[in-house]
Amino acid sequence: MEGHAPRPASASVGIALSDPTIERADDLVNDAETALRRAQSLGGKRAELFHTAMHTRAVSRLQLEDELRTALNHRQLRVYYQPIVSLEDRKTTGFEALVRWQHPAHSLISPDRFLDTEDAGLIAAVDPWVLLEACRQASRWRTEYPLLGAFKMAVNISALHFASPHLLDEIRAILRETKIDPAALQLEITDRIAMTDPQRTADLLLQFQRLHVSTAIDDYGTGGTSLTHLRSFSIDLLKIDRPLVTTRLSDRASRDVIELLLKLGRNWEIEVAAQGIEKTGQCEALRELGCRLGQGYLCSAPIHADAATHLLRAQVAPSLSASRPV
Ligand code: G
Ligand code: MN
Repeated sequence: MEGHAPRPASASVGIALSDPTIERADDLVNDAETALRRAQSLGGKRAELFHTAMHTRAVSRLQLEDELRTALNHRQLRVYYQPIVSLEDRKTTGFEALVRWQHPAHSLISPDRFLDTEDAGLIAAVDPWVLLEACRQASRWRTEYPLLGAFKMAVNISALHFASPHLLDEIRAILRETKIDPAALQLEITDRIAMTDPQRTADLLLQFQRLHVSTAIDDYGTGGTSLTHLRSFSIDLLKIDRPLVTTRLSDRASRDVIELLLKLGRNWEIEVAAQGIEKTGQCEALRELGCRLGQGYLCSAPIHADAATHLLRAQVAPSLSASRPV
């Protein structure tokens, strides 16, 4: 209407326009559904117009979806674990669970190559599996190595998973089934996802904390979460985005930003971790700034569960043998 700013969409909308090449009404509806799935995968509450490139993508995605479903059934998906370490002594304080596809004909495939973010169906199948598998593994490690202390298993929650109305129930069920200490589970939501609907994010994060599950904002610095919003989120950990750490640590302004985040973390009693540490110099600089936690190729890439078990065993074995009479 004239004189009125367009109101933001309050639901996801997929739009398809009729053209002479479309012969059946069903095809038009399918196109609209493809556009709707894209709108939902981009975080919802938006309208997307169908275009033909979406059709080509939809077809190849259907094939991929088929292959991936087979992969799930044939247990070709793996959860890899990247250590999160104390920068003081490089000890592992937890892991981030990262899904990989052990394709029989290829080497390991990363999710950005197989989890096309537009594919609601696929992600809906994979995400709960990763969450369950990571919690089972964390529960096993906690039982096998009780001296691990405040060990955490971090799991990434995708935009779609976060938007699911069943997420809280799913988490409750997984906590019951795996008997994981809720505090040992850390749910990571990226800065960008958090800002899709800040009010809902604040509510959900609070609900997670009521379950005693630990919470983190991932990739902080790219999604536009203001400090005011950040303050309104119930989080235990803030993960500084990789570019801020890798490319700009030498830059005075970026050091100031990191220093400020560390200071806020101390004042707000939120842990701060640096992501993407690849060089010793970066690690040293972060330590000097007072950053306690870090993650990145310098310490370890994501590793297979067996390798992660070795790492934990090596870490707790000295104390285990010291506490046992020989
Ligand atoms: O945003 P998030 O932290 O969830 O991203 C994790 C991804 O980052 C994983 O796929 C992992 O392989 C990758 N990754 C982990 N450590 C590093 C690093 O030091 N450098 C780079 N470039 N990527 C990393
Ligand atoms: Mn993450």
